[in-house]
Amino acid sequence: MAGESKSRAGEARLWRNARLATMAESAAGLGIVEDGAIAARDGVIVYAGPEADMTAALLQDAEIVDCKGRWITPGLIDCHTHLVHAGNRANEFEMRLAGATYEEVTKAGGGIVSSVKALRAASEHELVAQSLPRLDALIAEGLTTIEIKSGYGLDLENEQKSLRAARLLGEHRPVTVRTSFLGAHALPPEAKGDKDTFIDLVAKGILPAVAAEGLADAVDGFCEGIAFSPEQISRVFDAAKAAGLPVKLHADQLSNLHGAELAARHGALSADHLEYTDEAGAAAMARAGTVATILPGAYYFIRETKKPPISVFRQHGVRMAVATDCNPGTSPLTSLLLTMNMAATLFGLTVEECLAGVTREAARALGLLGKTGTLEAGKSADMAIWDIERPAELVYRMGFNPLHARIWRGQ
Ligand code: DI6
Ligand code: FE
Repeated sequence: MAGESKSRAGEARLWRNARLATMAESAAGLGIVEDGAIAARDGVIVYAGPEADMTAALLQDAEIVDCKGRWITPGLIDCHTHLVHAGNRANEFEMRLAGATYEEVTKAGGGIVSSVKALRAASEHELVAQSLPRLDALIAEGLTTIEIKSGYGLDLENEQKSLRAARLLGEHRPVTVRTSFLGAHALPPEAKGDKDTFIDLVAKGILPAVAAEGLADAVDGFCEGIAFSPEQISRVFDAAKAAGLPVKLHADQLSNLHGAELAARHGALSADHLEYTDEAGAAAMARAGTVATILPGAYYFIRETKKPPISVFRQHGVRMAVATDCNPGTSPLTSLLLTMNMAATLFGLTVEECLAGVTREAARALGLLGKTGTLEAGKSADMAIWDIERPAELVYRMGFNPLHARIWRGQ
């Protein structure tokens, strides 16, 4: 495959005879370029556009790849995952098939806390080994950037272990990993029901320590009746600000605690889930430039019936990202292609919104839009080459992978 051939960084490469969906913001729609070419040097795109307009200088010493009319999109970005976890919760899945709700499973001692026990029992090495197959499944579909949260450790040692495992995954595979510290995810058993004291530990103890170690690129929280209140999340966000880290939030997934507005008030990169978000929440997100990350896998898996207010997001000009929410409890999903199909089928997103959601808008949701997410000069040469006739096929199929090659930083 073109993406796997050996060539050193520093070499120039040129992909020609391609059809591009650049996803560039300045272009209309998908930013389609028929008869397109992409040139990269040192892993960075130096040209993306019509082959005919390319200057001869770009061809000098370049290794040339003939794409034979295939489509090239930006490499896919999964901007919301809990990919690093131990074991699975297929047993709870069976419970829910027998009639229990997610909240009932959680109250019965299952839910997130059972994944906490499993993660605490696993070594860093075991966490990496268990997470790699999930990462590989995403990579096989053209993933070049992934966000990975902690949140199953819930004490300093285990949150550090989780974030270190996430960072290590980025050394084991050619992929960009961004980490989020999700200490405010659930209450661990040793907190004995005292959420306020635990939030103090997260905000004053664990967060500053993982930030000082450079383990977190952002801070996340779970604002929900079964998790933490807006006031408790605010304390964590204030600590994030003090540590110089951007924030994001699991907001309005199961009820409307006005998490979207809370996220917007703190200038969050994204607010995620948003099934119960109202118009005031959407308006606040639009004003703050907070991306709405849509997670159809969780909606599908817990058989939620309230859909996120997509048309309200559109009316207010809220940007929408689309992600897997890969986690053992509510979204055991490791396919961005299937996620796009779900976003289209369940929520009515257009093909353009789906593709932007896993490329440009996902990059925006990670604060990485300057570096990746579109095929434009100056960005990292992160791309996916597809055996398809039209981009809609990437959203339309279920369980079929037409990836021809994946390029990360020009390789
Ligand atoms: N919302 C979710 O959907 C996941 N975490 C969260 O904050 C669920 C995680 C789990 O059940 O393990
Ligand atoms: Fe999540």
